[in-house]
Amino acid sequence: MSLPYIAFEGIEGAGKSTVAERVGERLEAEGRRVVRVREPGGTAVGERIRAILLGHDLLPDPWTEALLFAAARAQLAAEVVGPALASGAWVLSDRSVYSSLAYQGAGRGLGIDTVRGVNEPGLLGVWPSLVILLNVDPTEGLHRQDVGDRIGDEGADFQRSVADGFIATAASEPDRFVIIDAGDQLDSVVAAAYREIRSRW
Ligand code: Z5A
Repeated sequence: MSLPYIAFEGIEGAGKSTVAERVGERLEAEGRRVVRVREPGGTAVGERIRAILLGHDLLPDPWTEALLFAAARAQLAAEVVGPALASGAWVLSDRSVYSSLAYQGAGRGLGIDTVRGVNEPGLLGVWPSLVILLNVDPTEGLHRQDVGDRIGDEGADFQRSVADGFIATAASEPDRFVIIDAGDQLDSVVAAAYREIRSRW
């Protein structure tokens, strides 16, 4: 059976952080050991890279951006996710490599397969087994947004091409992805995500 490395994905305001947290609480209540991570970040190196990537003071070129996301992710895989899975923990990740495929591959136009190819070597096989794609209309997602960041502030057209990137990737990997309507009530979204996870493990 594959290891329980579960990524919550979607555009801004889809509810990833909230749903991941609530699903984690349910799993912990059942006695499972859960490690929560976020991307970019989750390590000292990754949090510094996050500040470069998301602040408004620097403007990385699209390829610099893609490589910095990949670098933060490689550190997270080596330092946290790989060891956590090896120890028997469940890993719930707020974003993952699939955000890079959608944002840098589709949104920035670098190419989904090209961005995948850049990320693969640094991850050494540490790859989400299940991706819960929270699908929400970009206008609704932007409306829900609490705090903006440099990439999130690109606007609705950019978010739409990112959303299309997520859907295209999900279609090409149907066994890895489940798509949940994140326009539903929060409780229903959490219940649906939890059900999908428990149906696999
Ligand atoms: N990025 C990238 O370009 N490439 C990469 O490889 C990676 C990331 C990994 C940082 O991500 C930025 O980096 C992000 C993508 C880019 N920029 N953009 N876009 P982040 O994860 O730190 O930031 P975010 O996605 O913008 O987070 P967010 O706005 O917090 O979104 P969220 O986690 O999906 O939503 P939330 O915080 O759980 O919920 C937002 C609000 O909506 C909150 O008040 C909730 O209570 C509410 N909510 C949630 N679900 C519902 C439902 N179902 N109904 C009503 N209200 C709801």
